[in-house]
Amino acid sequence: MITFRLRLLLAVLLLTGLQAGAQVSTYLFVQDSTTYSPINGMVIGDSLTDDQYFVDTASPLGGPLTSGPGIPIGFTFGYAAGNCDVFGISANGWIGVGSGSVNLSNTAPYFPLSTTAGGNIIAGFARNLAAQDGSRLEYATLGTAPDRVLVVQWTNYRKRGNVGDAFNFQIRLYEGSNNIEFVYGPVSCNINSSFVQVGMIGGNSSDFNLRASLGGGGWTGTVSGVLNSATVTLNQSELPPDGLVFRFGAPPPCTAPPIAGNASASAVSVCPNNFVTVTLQNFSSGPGQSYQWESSTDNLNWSPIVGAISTAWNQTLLATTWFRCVLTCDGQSAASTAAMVGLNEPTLCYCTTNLGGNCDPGSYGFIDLVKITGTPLINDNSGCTGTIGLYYTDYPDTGNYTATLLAGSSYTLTVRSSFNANESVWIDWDRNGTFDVTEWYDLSRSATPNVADSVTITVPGWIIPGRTKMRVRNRLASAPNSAIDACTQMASGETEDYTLTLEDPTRISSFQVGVALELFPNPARQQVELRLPDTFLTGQVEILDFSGRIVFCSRVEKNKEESKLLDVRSLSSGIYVVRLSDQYASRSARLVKSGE
Ligand SMILES: [Ca+2]
Ligand SMILES: [Ca+2]
Ligand SMILES: [Ca+2]
Repeated sequence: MITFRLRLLLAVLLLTGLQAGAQVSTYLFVQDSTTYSPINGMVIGDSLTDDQYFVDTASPLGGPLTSGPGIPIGFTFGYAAGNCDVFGISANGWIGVGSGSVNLSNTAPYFPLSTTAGGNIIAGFARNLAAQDGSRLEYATLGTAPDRVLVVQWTNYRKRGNVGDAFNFQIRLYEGSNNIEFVYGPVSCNINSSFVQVGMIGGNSSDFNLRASLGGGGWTGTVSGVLNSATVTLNQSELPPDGLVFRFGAPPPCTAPPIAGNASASAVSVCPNNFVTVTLQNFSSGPGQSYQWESSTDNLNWSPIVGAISTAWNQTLLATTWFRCVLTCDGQSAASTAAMVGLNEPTLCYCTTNLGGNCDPGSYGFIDLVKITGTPLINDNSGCTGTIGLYYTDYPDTGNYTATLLAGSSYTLTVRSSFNANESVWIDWDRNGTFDVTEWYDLSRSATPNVADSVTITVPGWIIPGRTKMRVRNRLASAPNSAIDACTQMASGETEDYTLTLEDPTRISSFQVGVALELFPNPARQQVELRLPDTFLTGQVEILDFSGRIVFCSRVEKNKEESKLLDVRSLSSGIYVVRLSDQYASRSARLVKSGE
């Protein structure tokens, strides 16, 4: 299955020609010197050439059109645009490359790297240039495969409108290495100081690599430009020396098979409403390499994540999930080691700070009764239990503070306030760790003090069994609650949270959720044996600490083992919950980890 998918991926990559495509910002700059060797190439333009574009061999004098079929490079040249086979020339000292056609449209034709449009531009000496008597603009593809080079050469050009300039330079594109060189011949300049752009942009104006003048540093002391508007100063004291080479080296392509490294997660576990970020580490890279994140809920069966094709990814979770990244280079793939991210109990995930309120006797008032008829939950005459400045109480999941509710059943929920209050209740039916607007009950907008208000609640039939929370809030009637106020900081009243257990009676009857797990020994020091129940087939075992956070998770298959040995040496002493889940039910047992 995986092999088929990777073959498919490879086929797609080949069809879409993504073999090249490195960001030009990753190109390495090297300064060198050589003996300037003018070429005799295909001459285009004439002594009147000024702002012309050359995008079609059928128009050797060029013109204003910025796009066309282009001029053949003569070999495949890998660039940010991918595998390029044609180029076009702007008489103003720059070229553009493309595949099948070229488009030199540009919002800044004289300083083309500053463009806010277009891309794939290579500028050797860009400004408003013009030809003069004795000027030549020509190109040639030299050498033999696989070591050919395209040379585009300007001879005796000048700043437009100036007399006394003689600019000689070449832009060279190399087959195989995909390197780019700017080679400068004899350059002389009249008294007018100016600026040129030297460098390149990739697929868009944010991917650039260009040179910048330091004050007075001249052409042999340029630095990498921080902005795509950077320029190199050109005047009589700052000229490129004859034979100066600026080389921009494309990074070497990826190597097959790639080294996939490891996936690293930003958290061991997250709440249902929080994003987790997974990042690839310790991996080999290079142009031509592709990335595909995959996820799994059992660390065994993997599915690609749509759109997760860079070296990092983030998302929310519906269950404990493993993440890995499959790297592909030249048809060979490798998967990183996986990172597991647990899903926290939703009961750990609610907003519990900055809720405000004020229920001090003598000031506003409090929630004095919460009851769900037909269940043990009745919290009567509770008064104001919150401390001053923190009018929030999270009641324990025991005795009369909790209830088990059945999917599809209806219950009467009753709340009584000690003052003229708004009364709101939220129940996190979908157990996503958030009191959503659809989970709001509006009990009263103006409760009579010490008179109870009731509402009928119906447990949705689709609930996923497990623990969840109910939030009860009141505040002054003059400050109304609405569905969005589950976490609002209030100036009056009280907030009370209760843990509820949601159960699906159709599942309970057939799968015996009540059956406890058997753990031996318990307390345990080094390892504990978990007996797998008869009704269990395939699922996962988790160990949760006292706060409910998952500290261990592993896949379990009944057909491979009758019992599961859990290594608990790394756990600190204390009380834990071991939870065994499959697609139908979750069973748990208390585990005591004893000290050495
Ligand atoms: Ca011009
Ligand atoms: Ca109360
Ligand atoms: Ca919810």
